[in-house]
Amino acid sequence: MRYKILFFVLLATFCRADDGYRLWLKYDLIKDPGQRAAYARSAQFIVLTSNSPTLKAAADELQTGLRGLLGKTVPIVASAKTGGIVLSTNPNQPQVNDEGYQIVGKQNITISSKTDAGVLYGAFAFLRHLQTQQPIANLSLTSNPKIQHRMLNHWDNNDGSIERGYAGGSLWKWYELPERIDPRYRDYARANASVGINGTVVNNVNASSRFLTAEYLKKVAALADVFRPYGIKVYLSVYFPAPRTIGGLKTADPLDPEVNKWWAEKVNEIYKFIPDFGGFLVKANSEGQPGPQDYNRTHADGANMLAKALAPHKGIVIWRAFVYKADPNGDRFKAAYEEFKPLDGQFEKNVIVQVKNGPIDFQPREPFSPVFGMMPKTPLGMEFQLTQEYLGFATHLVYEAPIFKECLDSDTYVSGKGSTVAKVIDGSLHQYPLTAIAGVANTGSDRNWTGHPLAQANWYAFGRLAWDHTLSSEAIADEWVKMTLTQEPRSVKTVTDLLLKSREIYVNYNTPLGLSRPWTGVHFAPEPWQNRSPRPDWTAVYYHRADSIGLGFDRTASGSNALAQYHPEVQKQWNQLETCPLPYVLWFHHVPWTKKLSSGRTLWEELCTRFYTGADSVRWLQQQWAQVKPDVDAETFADVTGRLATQQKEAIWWRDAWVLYLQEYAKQPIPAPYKKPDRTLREVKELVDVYLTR
Ligand code: BDP
Repeated sequence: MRYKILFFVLLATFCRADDGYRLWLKYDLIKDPGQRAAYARSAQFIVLTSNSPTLKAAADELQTGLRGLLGKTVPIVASAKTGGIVLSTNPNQPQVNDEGYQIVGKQNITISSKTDAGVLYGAFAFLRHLQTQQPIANLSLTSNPKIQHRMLNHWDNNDGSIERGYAGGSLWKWYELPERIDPRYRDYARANASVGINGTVVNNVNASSRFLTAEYLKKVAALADVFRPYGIKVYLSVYFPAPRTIGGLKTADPLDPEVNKWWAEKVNEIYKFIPDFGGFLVKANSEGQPGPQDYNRTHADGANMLAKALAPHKGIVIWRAFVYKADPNGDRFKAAYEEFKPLDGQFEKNVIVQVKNGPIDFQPREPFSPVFGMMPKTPLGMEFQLTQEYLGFATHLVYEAPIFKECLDSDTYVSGKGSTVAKVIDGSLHQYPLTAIAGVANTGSDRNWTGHPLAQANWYAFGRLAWDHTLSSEAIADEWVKMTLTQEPRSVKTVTDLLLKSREIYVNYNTPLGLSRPWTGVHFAPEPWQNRSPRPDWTAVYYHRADSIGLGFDRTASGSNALAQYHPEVQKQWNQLETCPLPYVLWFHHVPWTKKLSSGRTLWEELCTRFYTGADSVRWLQQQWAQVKPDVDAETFADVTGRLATQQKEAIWWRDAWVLYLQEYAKQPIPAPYKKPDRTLREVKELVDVYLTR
């Protein structure tokens, strides 16, 4: 009978499908008993000598992790001899910055840092080490975050929806808070802390002033209480005219003394609720949002007003540079630089200007924003997007680390060769006193957090790169796969490879050669023909400029001259059509259809080649994924298989839409060996209409 019960328990354990909830913190039993025993010898107990909530969180995590990995409960003790893990905060710890950690293995494994948060990061790093089954004999690891503020930006609304969210509704149950604390909040904090994320903006940049009312501040404070032990500070997006909308004032003019007073009092109130509140994120005078320019003031005036209110509490202002006007003759590409560069040096010390990675808007591929490097006297933060607004939502597979790396590794040349964007934002180039990096979150209420199971890798990769931008996309993918999906070497290699190639495949069938598609709408369906909108820069034709001569946006001196915003060395790389790298060619040039490119093919041939190989490569993704079936959880396998099938169908849809539309201008046949699409342009348009009205 006992055996029977045991059998069923084991069966239930092993047959339980993995719903993805545990993310990369799975801590599944290490299969090799020898390896388990070796780890267990060094992890006989966990020494915790303080009652700090953060160190307690670290000890608890170690205990949870070791229980799973080693299959035994490792006790938490107050002191011990040898053979255990010691957690130690030492303000004089050498070789580390405030949140950095050291892990040294001698008779004990000591995880130490200047701060409790650093020890927590060390504990997660140690667990990662075991999860990826690395040796721990003579362990000696030192790691320091290169950027101070490593944050998620949630575009979550108070009605539970998420702007550009594709993984269900908001994680935050505003209607239950502050009384009921969903256990998920803690798991969210654990996941973030495990990769070193230390800040979260909980509400949408298109902000509602409700978040500043006492009713909501209590709710936000309840979240902050859960996140605090995990080293995570809470921030709020603010609605600039809040002094009018909830303060009863007649104006929100940042130079008005009453307005200043209102903000100062509001900030004092916030700190009563949340003593370690991080600060404000602001979208102002952007896409219809109000801002200081409504009162003929500058972005600096607006940011500084808030900064002064926050300064006594050590809070910061993160002011977004995502601005562009509806100018029929302008080039949206140039907007952020034109508005912000003249303000360099005019911001208060606790202001960071947050710049999107590219000049337009989170496109599948963009050159780096020309603002980077050009504001040496103003700390610039990075804004990446994890949620796949332009990357096929939660059905297309796009591993984003290569997008982040491409931008971070770009050379601005502003202080000579090697002045990378990474060095701008980590502060090393211009000695910024404040540094920040943000990812627009891809999390939601879906059980697996991110909708697409493999999109968890994007959250993970963002955190790892925010901590250390020198890590490679490949190393991060390898780590994530081993912790999340499988440890079988062949399958690890297969999935890592598939992740690494996924972005380029997407670009090829979606926006090759420097096409972009940031026009208004859902940002999913292909609509290159879209030419009607209240603003010219919300149409497709504004961006691709297809005509009888060719395709692409001339941003050289003969066109908008946006290129002039870059350092001359960068201009040199991009301003000649002949030498401009193909991935950027249509970003900067209007290229004749018959022009021979560096590939030896004409523009039209090259476009077709990319669209067709891109769409075909989704089949390759499917084939690769099929091979890992024996080594990954059945539920995850089926989920990804289904999404890849949708992606395959949609990749062809994208290809057909672009190719058939552009063909009207290029007036050439589809080159061999590619087959003409099975449908007509009209049929594709009908499909898009159905999609958009469903
Ligand atoms: C665009 C999104 C829009 C955001 C905006 C922003 O389409 O929903 O509000 O960016 O970043 O990409 O403010």
